[in-house]
Amino acid sequence: MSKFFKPLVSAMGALSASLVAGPAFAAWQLNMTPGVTELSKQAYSLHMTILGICFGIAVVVFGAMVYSIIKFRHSKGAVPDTTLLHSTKVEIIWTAIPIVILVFMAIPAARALIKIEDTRGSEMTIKVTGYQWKWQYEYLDQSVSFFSTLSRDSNAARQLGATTDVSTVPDYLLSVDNPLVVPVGKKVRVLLTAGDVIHAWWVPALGMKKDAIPGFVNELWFKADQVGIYRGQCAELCGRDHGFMPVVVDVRSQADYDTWLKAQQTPSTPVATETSATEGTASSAATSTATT
Ligand SMILES: [Cu+2]
Repeated sequence: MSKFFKPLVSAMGALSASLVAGPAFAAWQLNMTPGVTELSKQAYSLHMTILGICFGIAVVVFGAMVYSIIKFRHSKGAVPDTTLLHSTKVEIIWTAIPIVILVFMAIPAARALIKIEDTRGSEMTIKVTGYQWKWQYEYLDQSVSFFSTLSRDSNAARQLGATTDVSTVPDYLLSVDNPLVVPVGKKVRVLLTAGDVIHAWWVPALGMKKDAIPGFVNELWFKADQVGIYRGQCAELCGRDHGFMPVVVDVRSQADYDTWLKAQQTPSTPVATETSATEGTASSAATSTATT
C-alpha cells in the first residue's frame, strides 16, 4: 500500500468504526418517519412514490448505459451510429418523457403543499415564540402561557466538566421541563415567531418544520392521530446553545388535555412536567423514528 493510501484507509476504518460503535447507531434507520399526522403520512407517501420513480429512472438509464457500453464496444467492432445526431424525433422524445414524469410528480406534490398551507378549520391556536434558548407557548383564547426549556438532568449532564454518563440520562437533550400539551385528533394551528434571532420549530413525527423569525409570524398546523410524546429540536442554527432547546409535544386524550388545561388556568398550579405524562409513541429528532 502506498504512503498516501495507508493513512487514508486507516482514517476511513476509524470513521466507520466510530459510526458503528456510536450510541446513535442503536436507532439506525435509513428512511424518514411516516409520523403520526395526516400531513406527515402524506409527505411520507409522496417521498416513497418519488423515490420509486427516481429508482425506476435510474434502472432504465443506467441499464441502457451499461448494456450499450458492453454490447457495442469497440473491440467487438462496433461502429458509431450517426443517425441519432441532431435527430428532431429523438429530441422531442427525450424532452417529452421527462416533462410527463415531472408533471406526474408535480400533481401530488402540489396537492400536499396546498394542504400544508391550509389552516382553515383549526380547532385551537398556539403561539410559539423562539428565544435564545427556549420556547414560549401561548394558548391563545385559553389564557395559558409558559416557557419550555431543556430538562434539568439533560442540562446538568451537558455542562462542561460534568461527570454524568449521558447515556444514562433519559432522552438526553430531547427532553424539556414543560412540554407543549395538545389534544389528540384536533387540528392545531401554530403561529410561529421569535424574540431575538431566527429559530425553527421542528417535530419530525408531526411532519412539520418552520422558521420562527423575529418580526414575522409564520403558521403551520398539525393534527396528531396518536396519543404520545413527540420530540424535536430547533432546526435553525441560532447561537451558542442551539442544540439545547428541544421541542417536546405531549399529545393527550381530550379528557386528559381538559384536565391539564384546567390545572393551568388555576393560578397556583404549576405547569405539568413532562414526566407526569404517559410515554406512548416517541419520536426523536435525532433518529426521526416513531415507535409504538
Ligand atoms: Cu433556536
